[in-house]
Amino acid sequence: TMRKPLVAANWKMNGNAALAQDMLQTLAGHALPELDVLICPPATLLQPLAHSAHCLLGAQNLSQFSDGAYTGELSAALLSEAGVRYVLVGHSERRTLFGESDAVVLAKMEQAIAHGLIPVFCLGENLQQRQQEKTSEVLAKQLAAVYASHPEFIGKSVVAYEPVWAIGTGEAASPEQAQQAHAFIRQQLANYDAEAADSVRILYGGSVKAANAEELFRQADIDGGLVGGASLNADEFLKICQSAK
Ligand code: G2H
Repeated sequence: TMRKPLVAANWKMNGNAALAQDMLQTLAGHALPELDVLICPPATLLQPLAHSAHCLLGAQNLSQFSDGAYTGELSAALLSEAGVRYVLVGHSERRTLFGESDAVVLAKMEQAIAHGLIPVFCLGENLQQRQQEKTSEVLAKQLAAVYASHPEFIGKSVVAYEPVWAIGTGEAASPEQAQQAHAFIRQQLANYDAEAADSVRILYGGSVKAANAEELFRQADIDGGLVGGASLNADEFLKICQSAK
């Protein structure tokens, strides 16, 4: 299957209007016709990045509720109206720092898809789980929490494998470790829907940078990256995009 590579920037709570401008200018100066480029800025920077011909727009979070008295929350409908097409769901920082359970993650997936947003479903094991050789078990459980009840979501999602021990540490998974996890994820998804599993894009996230992107992206089941720290510099992010197969 030909899966079009996707390289996504997750700025987290970083960046500013100047970075948004810089990123737009840098991307405008370099045609990248063979991949999708996605920028997920903080919500206050969605507006200046909306409707660009050079990148897709994603939010970093959305509410698990559809509308109502939920002070401070942003619904899928509001995001969609603002030009957002993708949304990160289940990032490990949301799971660990903000207590998002599998049930909340599922509700957010449902909200996103009901409103036509493409969720980037993030999953990954932490260091202790890897050391105890529980990686497969953890990944299977995180996948099952969403896709067992909604196999039809596979074809409407992007998946991002982000080993927690590699996030923001500068220490990425090796290409072999990442490929092994990606192949396992695709295999698990195939139990729910073989055809959708073959076409779903699975991104690697966790200390991706220009220096390691190419060999990660070369792996058979790695269809691009979710880039945090290294996406805060437009030139570095461009180099990472240019490394996508
Ligand atoms: C993982 C990744 C982007 P970083 O969280 O989501 O961040 O590239 O800084 O490890």
